[in-house]
Amino acid sequence: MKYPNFPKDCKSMLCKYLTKEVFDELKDRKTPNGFTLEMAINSGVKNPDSSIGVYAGDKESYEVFDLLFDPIIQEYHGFGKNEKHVSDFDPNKLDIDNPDPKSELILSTRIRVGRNLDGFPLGTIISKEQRDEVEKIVSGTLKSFKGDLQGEYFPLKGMTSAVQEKLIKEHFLFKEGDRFLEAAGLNRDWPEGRGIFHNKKKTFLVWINEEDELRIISMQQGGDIKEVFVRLANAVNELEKDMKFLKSDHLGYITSCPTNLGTAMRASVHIKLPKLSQDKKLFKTVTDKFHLQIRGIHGEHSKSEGGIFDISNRRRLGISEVECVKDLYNGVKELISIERSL
Ligand code: ADP
Ligand code: DAR
Repeated sequence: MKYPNFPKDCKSMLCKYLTKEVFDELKDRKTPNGFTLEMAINSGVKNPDSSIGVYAGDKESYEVFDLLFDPIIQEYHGFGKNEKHVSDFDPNKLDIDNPDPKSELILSTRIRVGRNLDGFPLGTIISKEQRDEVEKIVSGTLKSFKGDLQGEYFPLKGMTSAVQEKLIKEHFLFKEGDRFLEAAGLNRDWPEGRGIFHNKKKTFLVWINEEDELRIISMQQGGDIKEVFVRLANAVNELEKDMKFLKSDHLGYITSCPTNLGTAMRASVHIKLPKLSQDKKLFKTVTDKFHLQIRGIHGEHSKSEGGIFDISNRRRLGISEVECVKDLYNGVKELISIERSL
């Protein structure tokens, strides 16, 4: 493998931290599952416009390729190589009200966590047989859920494109053909082994074998962030009765992308900010101050429409689940107050 020829304007963390020295040190290393540096960086090499550009193949990747992952984790999360992640998913610790009780600005709230099964490699190098086994284990447990979490599993294979497009348009289902995931090997054998579980009201959903083996999602209209969090905490607890998730003392829950490590939580609102968003500098100053990320209304790599933005916590590692949601809550309160003052 030759040192990649990055374009001059490449701004990804891969370009920044894969120096020739790091490359020479790591290029012949392999994890016990056979994951190589070439596999880890292929997405960022094929997509030089990546923000990060690197994915892991298993828990061991974060140790074997530490010379590359550690500075990326430090820069993205502000989390050092000797720190220990501590989770706290207890809803009783979340003392927040609804920041927009009349739903004047907040259209909807969604909180998701990524999880991968202990005993399996990550989606980047999982075999078709292993991925099908993950689908069987997870969908089997979900089908036994009762009450508010009771629902049905819909494999992607055999789903009509009309149903698929409707679910994506209504923000319930993952998009297809993401070029970053493609180059990371996460779309292999598509659509085999992929699918979505959801309850009747589509307030509890689980994506199986997209970027992570599970994306556990709680979502609803309006801004009752606490209610969304309680449902998610209950669902994760129920799932953990039947399966063990990949995690480490240092990095918390292990995910394919280093940006999702730790809590693997993204808590977001779809919020109307037509006035504030006109002042791009102020908008960015406020979201940076509260460690928030701005996405378009169809998620990552999408555009905002009609002055509606997907605002979510940026930090996921080195802070607890309760603190992730507090980041969102505190930031949204400030955004609403400024929007109303303009
Ligand atoms: P992820 O959140 O899983 O990292 P994306 O950013 O691609 O992935 O978002 C996945 C889907 O969830 C997209 O359709 C997006 O519009 C939808 N979504 C995210 N936040 C919200 C929200 N607060 N309300 C409704 N839909 C949302
Ligand atoms: N698109 C890749 C990953 C960035 C973080 N988003 C994830 N993991 N969905 C990039 O490097 O830009």
